[in-house]
Order: sequence, then structure tokens, then C-alpha cells
Amino acid sequence: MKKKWWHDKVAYQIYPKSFLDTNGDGIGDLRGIISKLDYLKELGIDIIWLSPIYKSPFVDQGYDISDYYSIAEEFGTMEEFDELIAEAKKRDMYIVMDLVVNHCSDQHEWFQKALADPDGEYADYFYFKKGKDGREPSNYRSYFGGNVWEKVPGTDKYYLHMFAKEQPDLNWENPKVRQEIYDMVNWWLAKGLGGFRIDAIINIKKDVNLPTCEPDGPDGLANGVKMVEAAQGIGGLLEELKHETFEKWDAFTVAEVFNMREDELKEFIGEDGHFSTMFDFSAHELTWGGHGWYDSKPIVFKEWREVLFASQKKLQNVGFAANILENHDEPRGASRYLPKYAQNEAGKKMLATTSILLRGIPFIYQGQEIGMTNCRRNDISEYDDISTLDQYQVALDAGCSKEEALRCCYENSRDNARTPMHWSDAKNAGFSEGTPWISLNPNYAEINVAEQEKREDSVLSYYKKLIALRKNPKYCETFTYGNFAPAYEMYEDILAYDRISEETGERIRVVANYGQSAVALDLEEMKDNCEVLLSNVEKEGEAAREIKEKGLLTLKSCETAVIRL
Ligand code: TEU
Ligand code: CA
Repeated sequence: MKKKWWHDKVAYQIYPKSFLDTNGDGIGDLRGIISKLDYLKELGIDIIWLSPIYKSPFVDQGYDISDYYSIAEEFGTMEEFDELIAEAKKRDMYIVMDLVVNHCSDQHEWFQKALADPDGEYADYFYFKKGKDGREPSNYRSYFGGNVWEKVPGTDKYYLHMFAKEQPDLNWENPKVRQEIYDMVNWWLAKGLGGFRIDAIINIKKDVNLPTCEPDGPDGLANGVKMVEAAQGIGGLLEELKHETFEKWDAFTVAEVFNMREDELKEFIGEDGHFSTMFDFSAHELTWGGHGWYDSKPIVFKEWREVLFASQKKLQNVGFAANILENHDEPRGASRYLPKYAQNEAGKKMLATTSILLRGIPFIYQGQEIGMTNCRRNDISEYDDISTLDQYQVALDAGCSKEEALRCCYENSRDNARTPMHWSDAKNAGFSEGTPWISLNPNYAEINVAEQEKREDSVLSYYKKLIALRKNPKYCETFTYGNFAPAYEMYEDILAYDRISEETGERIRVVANYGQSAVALDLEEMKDNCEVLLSNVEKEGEAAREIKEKGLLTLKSCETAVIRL
């Protein structure tokens, strides 16, 4: 395997709007990010992914870009952005931006020009299509609800939007569009970016000619993903994109890919694949219901372990996954993956351990490192997210009560991760002196950075130790390139695996007890040669003694350990 500069890195996602506000307007900003670079450095972060900071009307929180070449005023200036890159560089850190090019905002100059002249050059930057019998060309549902086709005012045409109607899809079949995108990507890379996280990229290739089909919901529409699944030949587009941009700069790219064809994995992230890596969403997909959040499923430990292991085994023969527990679209990991009895500091450390030491690039989402949780809201008006508002309605339409629909939002809402970061127990958790754009999770008095920085046994302190262990030059080779092999699969509640270096033969075992009762794990054969590298109950010495004397390691509920065999 060709070694790449990003293989042994640890990444962190910042949701700028909710990270840190320094001018009191209630919105996080670039100044706030710059001021926390040392905090991130100390945590052990190398790569920082910023959710979109481009100019935007914020219909979908910046994933609707109206000018790819400017920074949203809300976040700051281009000078501040350049300063951020320079300051990151000083600390050996990389800034990765979000690349949102499946669609732009309806306020983008291109779309405005297209509306002004629906038969002109710019209409071809998008998908403009004649309706059928005075109706939309077909009946596919956009991800945020409603038909993917929206009327172009004053014409018999419709334009396509896979997401909100304010996010018209760009026509990647048009070479001029592709060139505009490549120029823009190169322009940002020339500033010294480390690379990009690439948004919703599977959607750039679609079969817009799919005829109307059997509806799968009371809205008379059918899942829009069908158009993506029916399309062939995305590889050509992705290769050209890579060749024209990323490759020239040795940039790091992490793609957000759903609904990829299984047999295309190697082309996507194999050596010389389209991308450096892509997120492993296999655990998250377990919770998908057939119709919406109202029929989503809770995580069942054994199923989760199974897909996690299957995914690790499959990926190690191909490339590197980017491993996440949460992001700005997902509920908080501690609330989703931990059973009630494990939703405590020990449980959060255990979850961190089993995730961060997997094979792949770990991505930590802001607040995960202190164990932030989902946030309960009493009324739908307290939510901001466009998708949450849609899914609430979908739940009501399916016959759920108001209470049930709110519970779906509590469990699934994208706003769970978008509440402001908890820096301290001061006003607004130290996030802002003004009125935060979205209300905080009230538990900031208990869960916050300042308190955890003071405490050796906090979740934050543990994350630091865990990341330092992964990056320790002694074990780095094993944690980065080592193979993955499941362990103790016969136990119902144990999540355990070995990382084994082909190069040095070193074997490191990660063990965790997600169950409620203690389990004694057999280490008889290795008992004379074990070293306990990390434990979440501060008993490395005790654990080592038990292994040496009895050839066993007893893990209580929520206990985890990392052992060099
Ligand atoms: O998310 C893409 C997205 O919404 C997917 O979960 C989608 O449902 C999937 O492709 C279905 O198969 C990204 C961003 O992360 C999100 O915040 C944006 O709202 C969205 O794109 C639109 O830009
Ligand atoms: Ca601000």
C-alpha cells in the first residue's frame, strides 16, 4: 500500500455556526475557530473539517451556497479565513472545507440567470425540463420532502432539486459546469487547504428521465434515490474531478457517499480511487426505517457489532474508511449507541475507545469529546432544521400523535448535533455573549469543556489519552495500517477486536463490555506477555495483575481496555 500523508491523522468536524461566537451576534465565527486551534491541537487533532462557510441564505444551514468564492459575512472575512489557514499551518494542522457541488443555492448568480432566461445558456447549468400534461415531469420525492421538480415561474418547465427547492441541482453533464467547479476547487486549494469533505456526491449522476412510478407514501411520490440508483457512469465524472483538481495538490478528500454500488468500493477509495476516503455510514444505516424518522429503528448491539465488523473486514482489503460516531446530520453518538445504563462517562469513554481505534481515519464531531447528548425540545417550533420540520410532518401524516412525532425528532433530529458547543457553565455555555441562533442543550452546566479540563478522569481527558495512544510512535504503525480481526464474538455484549501489524507482528487488543454484567475474558495464552495500554477505569495496573495471575481480564459493565499482547 502506498503511504499517504493523511493515513495516520485524526480529524475533527467543526459546525461553524455553533462552535464559538466572538462578536455577540449569536452565531459562531472564524475568530472563534482561530481562538480554539490550541484546544484542538492539545486534543490531538490534525485535520479540521469545516461545515460550509461560504456565502449562503442558510435555508439548509450553508449547504445552499450562493457564492462559492466568498465567506459568509456571518462567519467573518476572507482575511480571517486566510489567517485561519496560516494559524493552522503553524500548528501542523490542515483545514478541510466542505465541497457542496451537487447543487447550489437558488440565489446563486447562475440560477438567477437561468430563471431570467429559461431557454438560455444558464438554464443548461441546471436540469430544466418540460412538464407532462401540465404536471411535474415525474413523481420522485426530494430528500427534504415534496416533488424533486419545481415549477420555473412563468414557463411550462420545471427544475430539479434532490434537496430543498432552494437547492437546485447542478447539471454535471454540462462541461461548462464542470469547468466552473474545477476552477473553483483549484482556487481554494491554491490558498493552502488540506482538502475537501465532499457533500452528497453520489447525487451528481442521476437518471432524470425515469418515468412516473408507483408511489411509496401518502404524498403520491416515490423515493428520489431511485433516480440515483438508476444512473450509470458516475465514475467518469469523479475521475475527471480528481484529475483536474485534488490530484494536482495531493489533497485529502473524504466523500459523503450513500447508495453506492457495492462493487464500486475499490474505484471509490481503493489505491488511486476517486477519493482518499469516505465515511463509513453502515452503522447509521441500521437505524433507517422504510418511510422516515417515524419508523426508524433503535441500535441493537449485536446488529451494530456485526455491521461494524463486516465493514472493517471488507474495507481493509480495499482502502481506508473515515470512522464517525456523529456528525451535523446525525444524533449524538452517546444517545444513539449507548444503552440507557451506559449513558455515563464510563460508557462514553468505552464508545470512544472502540471507535477511535478501528482501522481508518477517526473523525470526531465537535462536542463528542466531552460527551454531549441529544437535546429534548417541547415543541416543533423549537427546531430549526429543514429536514426535522419535514420529518415531523411526515410522522403526523403517517398517523403519529404530536408526542410521538416529537419523540422521533428527539431521537433523529439533525439539530441534536447543532446546538452550541459547551465551553463552560457560564451564560450560554460560554458560546456567545448574545442570543444564540439556536437554543442550547440545558445540560451544559454538567457537561462542558472547562469542567472537564480540570478533571483527570473526564471524558475530555480520556479522549486526549486515547488519541495520544493511537498516535504514539510506538503503536502508530499498528493502529494505522494494522489489520482488523474480531475477538470474543461468542460473548453477547462484548465489542472486541485485534489490530495486527503485518510489518512488525505487533498485536493490540481492544476490549469493551457493552452489557450490564461483568464478563471475564480469557487471556491465558498471552498472560506472560501482556501490557495494558489504556483502561477507562484507571486501573491499568490492576488489570495487568489480574491477567498475569489468572490469565483473565474481568470487565465490569461499561469497562474498556486496550492491551498489547
Ligand atoms: O447530506 C446528504 C444527505 O442528506 C444524505 O443523508 C441523503 O439523505 C442521502 O444522500 C440519502 O441517500 C449532506 C449534508 O451533510 C447535509 O447537511 C445537507 O443538508 C445535504 O447534504 C444537502 O447539501
Ligand atoms: Ca459571531
